[in-house]
Formats: sequence, C-alpha cells, structure tokens
Amino acid sequence: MKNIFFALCFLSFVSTIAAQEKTNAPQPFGPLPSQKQVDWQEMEFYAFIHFSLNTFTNKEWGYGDESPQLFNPTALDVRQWAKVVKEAGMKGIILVAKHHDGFCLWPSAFTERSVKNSPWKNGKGDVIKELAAACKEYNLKLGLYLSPWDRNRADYGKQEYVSYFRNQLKELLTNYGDVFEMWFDGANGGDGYYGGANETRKINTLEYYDWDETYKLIYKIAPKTLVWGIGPSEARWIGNEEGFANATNWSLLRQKDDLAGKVHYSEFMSGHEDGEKWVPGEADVSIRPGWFYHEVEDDKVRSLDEMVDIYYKSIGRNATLLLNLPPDKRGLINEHDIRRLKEFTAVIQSDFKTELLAGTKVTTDNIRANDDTFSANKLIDGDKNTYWATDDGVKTAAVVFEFDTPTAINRLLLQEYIQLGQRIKAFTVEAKVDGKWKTIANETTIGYKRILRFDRVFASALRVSITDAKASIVLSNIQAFNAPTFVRIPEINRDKNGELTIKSEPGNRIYYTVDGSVPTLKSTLYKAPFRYNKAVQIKAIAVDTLENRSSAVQTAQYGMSKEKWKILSASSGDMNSVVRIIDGNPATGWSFGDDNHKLPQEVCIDMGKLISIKGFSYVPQQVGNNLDLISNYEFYTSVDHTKWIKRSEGEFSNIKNNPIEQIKLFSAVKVRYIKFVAKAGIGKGNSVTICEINVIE
Ligand code: FUL
Repeated sequence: MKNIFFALCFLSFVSTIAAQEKTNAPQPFGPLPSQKQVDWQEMEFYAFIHFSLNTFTNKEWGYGDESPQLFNPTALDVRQWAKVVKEAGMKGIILVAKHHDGFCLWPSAFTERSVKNSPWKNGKGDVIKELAAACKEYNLKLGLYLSPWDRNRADYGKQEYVSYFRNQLKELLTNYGDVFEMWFDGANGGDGYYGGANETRKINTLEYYDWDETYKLIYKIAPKTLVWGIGPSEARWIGNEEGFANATNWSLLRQKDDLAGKVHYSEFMSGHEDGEKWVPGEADVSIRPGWFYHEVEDDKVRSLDEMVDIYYKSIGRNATLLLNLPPDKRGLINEHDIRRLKEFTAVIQSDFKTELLAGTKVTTDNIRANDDTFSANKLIDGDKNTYWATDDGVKTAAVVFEFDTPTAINRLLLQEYIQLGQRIKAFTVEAKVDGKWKTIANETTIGYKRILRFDRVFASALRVSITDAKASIVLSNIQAFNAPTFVRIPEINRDKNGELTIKSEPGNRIYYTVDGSVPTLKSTLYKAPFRYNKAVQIKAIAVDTLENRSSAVQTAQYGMSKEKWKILSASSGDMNSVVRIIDGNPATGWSFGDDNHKLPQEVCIDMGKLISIKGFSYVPQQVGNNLDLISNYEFYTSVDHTKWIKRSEGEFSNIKNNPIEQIKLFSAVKVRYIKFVAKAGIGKGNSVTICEINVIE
C-alpha cells in the first residue's frame, strides 16, 4: 500500500517536472508566489481562535489592567476545538496567543501577565502547547497571532517594548513546532493602562517595530512561517472583517507604496493589478458579530445564508478564508456555533458533490506549440500540476466542453496555475441551451481559484472564453457542478409602530411563528404586514414552492415597540430627522456634532412609560468607508428627566474595523428616560452618526 502511495507521488512529481521543464513550457509572468505561499493558498480554509481574558470580562478589547486571575475556564478542551475544525474541512488553526491587553496564553519567560498567574491548572498550564499537540493529533497546522499593540506594558512606545515583542516572537516560533502563519494585527496604539499611566500612546506602525529586522528574525528561526499583516508581509488583510474579497482580486500588491503609507486598506479587497509583489488576500471573519465570545451573541451567530455567501466571496474569489470560532467561558467552542458550522459544511459539501466536466469532449482554438502536454484536456484531468496553455502572445482563447446530453449546471470553478503568475484579466462563460449560446457570466480575474454561482441552465455545451490576459493563458482546472437550490432566509423588519414585514424572493411562501417555536409548513402563512407591538421572538422560513425546499430559519428578537418613544432633546444635529435613531430601521441614520458643536454631544429619549431595562445598544453606520463612528460613550437613565444616573460608560472597541451593533449591559432598572452621550468618535470631522438606539429589556 505504502509502495503504491510512493509510486503515485513519484508519478505526479514527474508529471509536474515534465510540464515545467518541457522546452515548450510557458515562461513565468510577473510577480510569482513562493512555494510557501502556494502551499498556504492550497489550505484555503482555516480557523481563528480568540480566547483570552476578554472571554471572561465580556470585552472585545481589554484595557490592559485586567487581572490574570480572571482567566479561569472550567472545561478547556483544545481537542474539542481541533475536532470541530477538522470536521468542518478546515486545514489549520490560528490562535490568538496575545491580544491587545497583553495577557499571554503561554507561560512566557518575559512577563508575569500570563496563564502562569491564572487559576487555570494552578498556573501550570500552557494553551499553546496543548493546542500544538491537538493540531498534530488531528493533522492540522498551527498558526499564531501576537498583537504588536500591548495596552498593558509600561514600556509600550519605547525601544524596550520592541525587544520584549521580539523575545516573545522567538519563544512562539521556537517552542511549539512549525507555525504556518504569524499574524500581526493592524490595531496599534491608542489609550490603555500602560503600567498604570492610563494614557493615550500613538506610535508609527511602519517605523516603530522596524519590521525589516523583525522579519529577518522570524525567517532566521522559522523560514517556513508565512507572515501576515503589517510590514513586508507575504499575505494581506482583505480590507474588511466581514470575510469577503472583491470579485476582481489580484494576488499582487504595490507593497512598496503600502509600506510608505500610500495605500488605503479598502484597496486590499482587490489587490493591485500592477503590484510588484505576490501578496495574496486572506479574508478573516467571525462566526458571530464579535471576535470574542459573548453570551448575548448566542442568538446572533451568522445565518447560514451569510456563511455560504462568505465562502463564495472569499475562497470563491481567490482569497483564503480564516473563520473565527470563539470558545466560551468553559473553554469550548459553543454549541450554537457548532450547529451553524455543521449546516454550513453540509451545504458546501452538497454544492460540490458531483463534478460534471470530467468526461466531456473538450476542444480549444489554441494549444501551446500544438503540444499535447498543454492540451485543453488538462483542465479536466484532476491533476493540479498539469495545465492548458496557449502560445506566447495569445491572450484570448476559448475552451468548449460538450456534454452527451443536456446537463443542469449552476456553479463553475476555475483555477490558474499560479506558479507561473496570475495572468487572466477577463473571461466570459456561455452555455449552449436549445442549440443557442447564452452568456451566463462576464467576469474579470481568476487567480488560484474562482467560483461562479449562476441560475441553473440545461446546457448541451459550455464555453469559457478568456477575453483579456496579461500574458499567454495558463489554466490548470475547470469544473462544473449542479448545486441544490438554496432558498434564502426571509428578511424580517419591524418599524417604530410595531408593523412587521417579512420578505422573500418572488414566488416563495413564508411561514412564521411568534412563540419561539421552529416554523414548519403548518405554521402561519405570511400574507401581508401585520402589527405586533409587544416583545416578541419571531421566526420565519421561506419555501420554494416549485421544488418544495425550505430556507434556514430566520429569527428576529424585539422588545416592546418604540411606538411611544419620543426624542426629548439633542444637543446638536437636524431635529427633523433625529427620529431616525428610533424608527426601527438600522439602515437610516442621523448625525450630530460639527465644528461648532464638538464632542461630547448627547441625545435624550422618552420611552413613554417606565420600562425595566438591562442594557442598550447602539447601531452604527455599517456600509461604506470613512464611517462616522462613535468610539466612546456614556449612557444615563432617569425616571423623572431631572435626576440622571450613569449606568454605563466606556469604549466601543474595534468599531473601526468591525462596525457591528454595540451591546452594553448593566443591572436591570425600571426607568422612563434614557440619555446617550457620544464622547469621542472615529472619522474625519466632529460629526458622528447613530443609526438606531435600542434598549435591552
Ligand atoms: C482586529 C482586532 O483589533 C480585533 O480585536 C480582532 O483580533 C481582529 C481579528 O483584528 O483588528
């Protein structure tokens, strides 16, 4: 058995060498990936683990003064993490070894701020060591995140801290075996504890760490490690924390410009066609709104629809997917997240279950040097090391796949042989339906992998035409699939007066419940908007009546409607549109503060009667760049609009990179009036925007 395995490996090795060394083989074009980058790209899908003091303090960013004693998981089991990750088809785990608050998950020799001063395993534990062993057991690769920003250290901002940071890097890269990826987050500098200074410190990220030196140190100890993020990195952030790349996605970057601070991060979503270096994109996203576990988000795990979209918009758009699964206070990946991950894995597996192009008749108008080594059949031979190539200078060509009988198709997967560079700039896909060619896609880049979703066609043939490329065409793989129809979850909205609207795609039926039970075909059929102004958990499904397939369940949770709510006062801003912050529609917003009304600015709301509340939420602007976000707040309540009591204050951590609904909880109180103060903002001017203010009942 072993011998056969070696023989097969040898054959595929020989065929690779053969394709590359053939005198006719195409020359590489433009910036190229290293073997390390190719191996990394082929991992495609791996997990992120955020688990630290924040898990226990319910924060997204620790300030740096939290006691290590708070780290006390009751049932920490890294083998459970590895098992969940493996079963979802992921190839590795990147663990946050140290987040911005400076607490270390390993007993670092250079600080007391670590697991060694926590009650977990009486200070004798080492999460990284355990995880490295679990990864080995489950055949997963291990990656590590070490936050350059440290809000705890007194020496942060000084040269001493850079030495500390490098010492820790050395520890991480020497003591735990191979590390496939080293992750350096971009959040750097701001306010923090800093050894008791409690101040704001700003550093120049590009200069402070002397990345060239730091990278030299990394490569000296760990040449196999791929470095992500800041500095002259080998892979880039995709420019958002929602897990998607743009449809046009180059694995190239003008990194010199980036290191000179001349590239806006929104450009990372597409990379640069004229980039001088191979710096592929990695799409990072959490399965929940936050990066750390918060119980309040148990019912906010991303929907199946979102997860599936993320897959197609990351891996399907030439990026890798780094999916965060934050363990809870027990130290286990939470049941809610596991359930969603399983549903997601099942959809992806069924979408790509049966490949349809292998065995078709393939023809093309150009084969490099008329040499069979580069024939179009190489696209369907299942060997990633062989490819179809055209003659030098031939940048447009087509391949046609003919079926024996008309075949249903709604997915197409294409791959360039990236070892020779990313070349394709534009392509089209046509299907022959009832004897006529019909265009089904008009697209741009391909790269390592591109997956297209389109409406099902019954095709007797398929034509893929490369219409523009930087150099001759080198494609290694084209596959087609007929994924089961995916019925999207319905959308639920409730306005200020409690009118509920549920929407789905035309032709679908919607069934819903208002008692928390899972809707079925026997539940109430939705016909038109209806009023429901009491607190409610509404669940709905959409059903495609033609195929009788159901969507996943959509859940929306509402408190009492805001019917009786009124804006009492606002310290600035347009009084005619301020009502948008309580209209139940998170897509509409209102701004206050300007050059004449600098922050802090406040807005007071009358809820119409005494209500018991245990928290509030602020929905920020979520769409676009340069959002006007609030970063620091105060929240007051009152029963009489005269005497105000402060219930909560602090920061909306990480809102810049991840502008999600910000939920803040406090001990329950019965009140009628609430006051929200925007203390500081992120954005260009003094103006900040609120889309919605909610209370948690
Ligand atoms: C961000 C950090 O600030 C978050 O806390 C999280 O670690 C995320 C992956 O990167 O920028």
